[in-house]
Amino acid sequence: MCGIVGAVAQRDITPVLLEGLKRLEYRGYDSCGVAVYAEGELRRARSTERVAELLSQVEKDKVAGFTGIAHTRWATHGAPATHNAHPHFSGNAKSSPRIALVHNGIIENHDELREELQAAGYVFESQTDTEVIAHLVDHLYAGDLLEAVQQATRRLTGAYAIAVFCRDEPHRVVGARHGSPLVVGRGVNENFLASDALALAGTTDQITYLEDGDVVDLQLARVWITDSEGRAVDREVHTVQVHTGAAELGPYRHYMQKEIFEQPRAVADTLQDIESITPELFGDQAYKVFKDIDNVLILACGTSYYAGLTARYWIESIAKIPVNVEIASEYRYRDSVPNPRSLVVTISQSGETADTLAALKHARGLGMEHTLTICNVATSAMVRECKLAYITRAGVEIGVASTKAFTTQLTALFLLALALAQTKDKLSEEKEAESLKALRHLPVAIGAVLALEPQIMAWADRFASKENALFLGRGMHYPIALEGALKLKEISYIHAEAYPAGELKHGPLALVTEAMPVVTIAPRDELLEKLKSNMQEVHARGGELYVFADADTRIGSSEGIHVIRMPENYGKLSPILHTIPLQLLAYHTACARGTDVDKPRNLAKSVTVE
Ligand code: HGA
Repeated sequence: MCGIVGAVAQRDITPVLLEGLKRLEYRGYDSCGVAVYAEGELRRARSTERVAELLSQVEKDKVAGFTGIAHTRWATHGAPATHNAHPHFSGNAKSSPRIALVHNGIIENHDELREELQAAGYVFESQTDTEVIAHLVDHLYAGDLLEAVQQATRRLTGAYAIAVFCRDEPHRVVGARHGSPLVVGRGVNENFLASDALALAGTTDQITYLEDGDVVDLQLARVWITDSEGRAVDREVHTVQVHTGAAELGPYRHYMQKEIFEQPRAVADTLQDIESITPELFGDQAYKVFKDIDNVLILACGTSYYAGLTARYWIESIAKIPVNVEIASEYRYRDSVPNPRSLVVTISQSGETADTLAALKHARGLGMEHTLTICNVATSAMVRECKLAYITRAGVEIGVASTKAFTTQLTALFLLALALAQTKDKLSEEKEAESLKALRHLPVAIGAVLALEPQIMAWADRFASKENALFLGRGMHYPIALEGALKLKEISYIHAEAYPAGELKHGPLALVTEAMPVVTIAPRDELLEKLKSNMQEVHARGGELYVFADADTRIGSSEGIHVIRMPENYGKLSPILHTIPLQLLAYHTACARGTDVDKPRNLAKSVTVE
């Protein structure tokens, strides 16, 4: 999603700004831009192409200067077009522009502000909500940018991280945040702003995380932060080693394929040679917290939500603790009955997912203080906001469609089920040893499933001509069917729906014809015979079944039933193994359809807007 980089320095800062944008590129965006101060004026370049294209434009137009801001935009208000790309300018129409501004987030009262500013004579060049902030700052500007931004932010409703600079105060960039992340990076006689410390890797590792309501005044040798009340505040400076992980593709065609194949390593790293199950894996205070809770509330979005749904089966069956799983964007706005003895678990790859962060704050506002996050970024807002954390070690995930982040989340959630069970005296030593053995073998087991790729590619060729697909699963494999359908939708644009197989006859069976492929997850578990009956219901109506069956299920291929055998039955951890072929099926189907696998249309990587 949107990314911000800003700088005040005494050298040409454009390369640092564009390098920062490159580092944020993988999050997905549809346009980008940069503005700098040079020779008494503001200069800007914007593009609806990639950052590399912006770079050539910058070189051609000689956009260079020692103060500047840059942005990657994922459009929310106004089409992804050059005139809507940030930075936005403002100023008196008769003179050269005075204010340049970039923004992440959504301004909810933009219509009302637009009318007011139009009445004051401002002419709008874009359809964005962002442009109102630029004009508002200009309107309020009376010689002090910090003051103008402080006043402007008081008028804004919604979420924002902004970076602004002014032609008349060229050694100053002012930033502000409310609901969207923004960090300050400190250098020697130069300072930086970014929406993520990752953007500043290689430039500075001295990072300050701004808090909601903060406004920061960045000058060459000074960083001055005020809080939402306008009081000067000290915010800690952290030394942050951001893993920039050489994003080499190696022998793979796409990052998604590379990341699918990295899963044995990612899961092994996430397990970090764990010797025994202890609550402390989740933080120093975990034992006390786990002792005190009597239920679990999981809050997440998208793929992470499906990880949460799978975890419900594990936690309820292993630890015998009731679990509720909620879509974060719904939970934050509904009237719910809070229980102060809930363990609130948020799941997010980036740790910056706007809806999940807001849901977490909402839960805390309702008096639920026992919070835990499962997250892939140790420096993220989610980790800072939660009492407890488990950091998955998936490494940087570039493909927009999540793969290794999901399976490492599942690994961490299985550990959570075990740790909760242990705290509640529900985990025998024998069960603990057995579970640890299965976890340690998991990377090898995933490797064996990855070897099925050639067979899955043959199926993908047949899927490529379809426009619809159904995915069936039962029990703890139902969320995996949901994830499989989501993966196919995201990257191949084939419409896919997932159902618990027993639900078929209550409606979706009406969709089944010879044209409808039905992907079925068939582990050898206590629901297998029921599932086989559901498969017969599809077969009898001419539907074509594509079954991922455990080796010992006795499901064989026949007319209309295609079977790929999974190498081994993996008991409670089976959902992790059954995820892999569904990822490969979506990936190869998308390749066969020629879509942009790593950057699917309309989607972004870390969803930092509501
Ligand atoms: N609302 C702004 C910024 C969108 C954004 O933050 N996306 O991640 C716009 O549409 O330009």
